[in-house]
Parts: sequence; structure tokens; C-alpha cells
Amino acid sequence: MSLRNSAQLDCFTSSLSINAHGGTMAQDMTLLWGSGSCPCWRVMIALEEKGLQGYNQKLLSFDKKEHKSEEVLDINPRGQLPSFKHGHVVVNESYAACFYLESKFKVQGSKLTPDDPADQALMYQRMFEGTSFYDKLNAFIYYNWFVPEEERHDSALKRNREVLVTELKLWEGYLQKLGTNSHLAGPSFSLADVTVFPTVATLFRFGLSAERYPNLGKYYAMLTERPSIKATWPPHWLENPKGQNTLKDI
Ligand SMILES: N[C@@H](CCC(=O)N[C@@H](CS)C(=O)NCC(=O)O)C(=O)O
Repeated sequence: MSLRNSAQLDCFTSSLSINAHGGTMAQDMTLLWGSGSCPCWRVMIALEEKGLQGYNQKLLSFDKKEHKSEEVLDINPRGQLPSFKHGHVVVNESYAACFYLESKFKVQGSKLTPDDPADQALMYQRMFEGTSFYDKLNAFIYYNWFVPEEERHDSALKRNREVLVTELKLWEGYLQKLGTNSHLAGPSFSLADVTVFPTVATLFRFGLSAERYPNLGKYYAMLTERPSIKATWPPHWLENPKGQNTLKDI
């Protein structure tokens, strides 16, 4: 057992035990999730990074409306995924769950928050910018899904596309400034990567060109090698590796 894990033993409740792989069996945790959902993926990456394995998890189908089932509504009255519970603590919002896991398991697994307040400021800045990045991506790629047919306008779709391009250029610039092999908020992997990487992966799943956006492309390629990302890759993306080309020309 590694030093890290033997040190952890003292600070966990009896419902957590070390498994054969050195991770922690989180038997009193439940995650209800959906494949390809960025909010769900954030929480799954945080759990992996913290070495929390063996939690109760259930993959639900949005198509079958399982996110509106009693099982979900019992934990999350919004009927959304992720729905997450640790003992008596219910924390469904993906950012909140990531902050919770980082705080509760501070000394376990990866340290996901830098010590320096200025570095933390950058991490928080990127995390919360990440929410508009995610919204702008969705507003373009899921336009037809969000907007009823009779309310759709080419001009609105075009505007959403331009808004997304402006946003993409910002992130390209951020990564360019930080230099090669950098993460989103500096040299180390942090909560900014936990929360924003799923959005970046979705961009490439929808055909974003790594030639047009080389810094995002390098960042994406680097993180696809990270064990926590590999372990949580959306199962339906694995089954069907070919995504869409909606963003090919953007
Ligand atoms: N702000 C929430 C958003 C969760 C969310 O929107 N989940 C989507 C899946 S990606 C969902 O369950 N949508 C179904 C619905 O809203 O009815 C979070 O970050 O956890």
C-alpha cells in the first residue's frame, strides 16, 4: 500500500475501504449519470482523480427519460443528471460536487486546487468561464433540439455559431499564452480541467478541427492520455468512435 493510501486510512469513515488497486471503495456514494453528459463526466473525473472507486453508479438513458424517474427525483428534484449522494450529503450540481469531493478528500489522490491564491483565482476564473463555453457550445450544436421547429431562424443559428467561434478563439488564446503541455489554469491539472475538459472533448466529438484550433487540439490530445479521463470516457463514444462533423468548418 502506498504512503498516500495508508495516510488516508485515518481520515475516512468505515464505509470507505482500500481496494486491491489502491483506490478507495466508496460504498456510501451513489452517482446516477448519463453517457456523454458533460456535467456527469466532470463528477466522474473528480471521483477518479480522488481515487474513489466502487461507488454505486447507474447509467441512465435520456432517451428513455430515466432522468425523470422516481429514483432520480428522490435525490434530485430537478430530474437531472448527475444526481449524486454521499451518505446524507446530496450534491447534484456538477461544479458543487467537484468542489465537495476536493474538500472532503483533500489529502487523497490528486490535489486539484493550487495553494497560491493568485493561481486559485485563475482556476476559478477558467472554471466559471467554462460554464459559458459549455452553454455556447450547446446553443450551437443542439440548436434543433432546443428550439422548436416553428421558432428556428437561420439568423439565430448563425449568431450562435459566431458566438461560439469568438469563445473558441478566447480558449485558443488562453492555452497559447500558457505554452506547451500546460493545463487550463497553469502547469498542473486542476478543477479547471476536471470541469472544462468534457466540453473540449465534446467539441472534438462534434468535429472541431485540431488544425484550425491547434492549442485546443494539443490540450485535448494530452488529456485523452490521462488515466481518469480514459477510465470515464463516455461508453457510447467508445461503442461508436465516429462522432459528428457539425463543427468541421467552424
Ligand atoms: N447545472 C447542472 C446541469 C445538469 C444538466 O443539465 N444535466 C442534463 C444532462 S447533461 C440533464 O439532466 N438534462 C435533462 C433535463 O434537464 O431535463 C450541473 O452542472 O450538474
